[in-house]
Amino acid sequence: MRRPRVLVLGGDGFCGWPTALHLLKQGYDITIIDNLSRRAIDKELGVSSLTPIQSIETRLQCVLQLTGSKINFHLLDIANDYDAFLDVLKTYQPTAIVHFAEQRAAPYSMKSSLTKRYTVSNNINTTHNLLAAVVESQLNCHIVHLGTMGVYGYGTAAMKIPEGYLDIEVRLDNGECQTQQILYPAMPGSIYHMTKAQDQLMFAYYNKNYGLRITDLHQGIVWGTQTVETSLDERLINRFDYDGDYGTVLNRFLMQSAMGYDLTVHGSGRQTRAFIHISDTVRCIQLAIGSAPEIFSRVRIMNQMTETHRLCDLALMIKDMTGANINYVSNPRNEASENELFVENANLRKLGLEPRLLQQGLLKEITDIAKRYSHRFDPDCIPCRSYW
Ligand code: NAD
Ligand code: USQ
Repeated sequence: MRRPRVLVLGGDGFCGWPTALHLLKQGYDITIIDNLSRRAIDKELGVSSLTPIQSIETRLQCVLQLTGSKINFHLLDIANDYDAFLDVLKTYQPTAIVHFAEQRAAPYSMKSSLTKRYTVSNNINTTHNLLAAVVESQLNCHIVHLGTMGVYGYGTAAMKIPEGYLDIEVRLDNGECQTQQILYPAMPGSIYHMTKAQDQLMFAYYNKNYGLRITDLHQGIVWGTQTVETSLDERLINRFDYDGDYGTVLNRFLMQSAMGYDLTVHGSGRQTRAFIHISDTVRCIQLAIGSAPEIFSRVRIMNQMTETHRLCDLALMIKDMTGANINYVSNPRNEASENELFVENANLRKLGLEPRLLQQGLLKEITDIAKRYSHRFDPDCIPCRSYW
């Protein structure tokens, strides 16, 4: 019997690569599509992953050598090469498509008109080409998209952020009140986050009009670097971004502490954010794929995060662990200087997610990796140079 086929869009990236390896191990047949734009942006910015990531060819060869299974790969720009993409869909006939293929850094998206326009055109067209191609190919496949917690905004309301939909009470013309559910109002904080908010509308429309089966995972900030599968061989190592555009906050703090650099807390540090370890990311995607209903009466939205923290508390935790200094730098971003954040994540918990939390020795694992590759560290990459 043929194994269930999963097409991983953006499968060379930070979340996509470990997901492809994890799903392969779980018995799925895997094909990756990626245009390697993320590697090109590294060159454009003059930065590189702290970990020595190998070429996609070496990665795939290593997988074949270690597991005897082949991961197929197509070098293809989904935003701009619709026909070739449609061709892959028709030939491969995936049972599920995991969509990671977007420009994902808020600071990069805010650098200039060029990067704003690139982010909008890349992200919106990739998502829309995917939806149009699934309709045109008449595939009954399940689309799993990596969305972001950032679509909700980071308000101060003392209310748990629900999983995508909000109950509201409307007053009808006859004076009666009626309860309705709407998509949670989007409140993006960057052009990048805005494209994710637009994605939601496209998903809602294609689900309503064509019955497409879509799960949108509203993910928090991913931290960590390695998973069980990427640790098997150094040629499979995952990327580790620490630069001012692509490095996310907790990985940056851990990297900075390992290099004796002051922790760069933006503003008051009283911003609260949602986090998830990369091992839980890949597990959540497996859970989402394995639990797709036959019929989606609406887009299934799940909050993919395991814990929330104030940035200054994270910095203090790392200071206690490593003795690092904390530098409260002026905030390069236009964001609330302080917020509360309570998030519902019952859906993935019900499906079996058992979170790997910050305290479990994983912080040390990251600082160890940072130290191991310290010869690749470039302090010039640390400052954030995107202001908005
Ligand atoms: P990444 O940049 O490392 O990976 C994205 C991959 O998609 C890259 O390999 C890139 O080359 C590819 N890609 C981009 N545009 C493409 C196109 N037009 N055609 C083909 N390939 C294309 O990013 P990541 O950290 O792995 O994030 C993956 C997804 O998860 C993104 O959509 C992001 O918004 C979401 N997400 C990431 C985080 C995080 O902390 N990293 C948190 C929440 C959500
Ligand atoms: N920050 C610092 N110091 C730093 C870097 C960042 O204090 O050195 C602060 C930022 O000002 C912000 C917070 O940390 O308040 C998070 O910044 P980030 O760069 O770690 O994360 P963000 O820009 O939100 O984007 C990341 C991913 C994105 C994903 C998002 C999930 O790059 O793809 O969608 O996390 S979420 O934040 O939940 O929306």
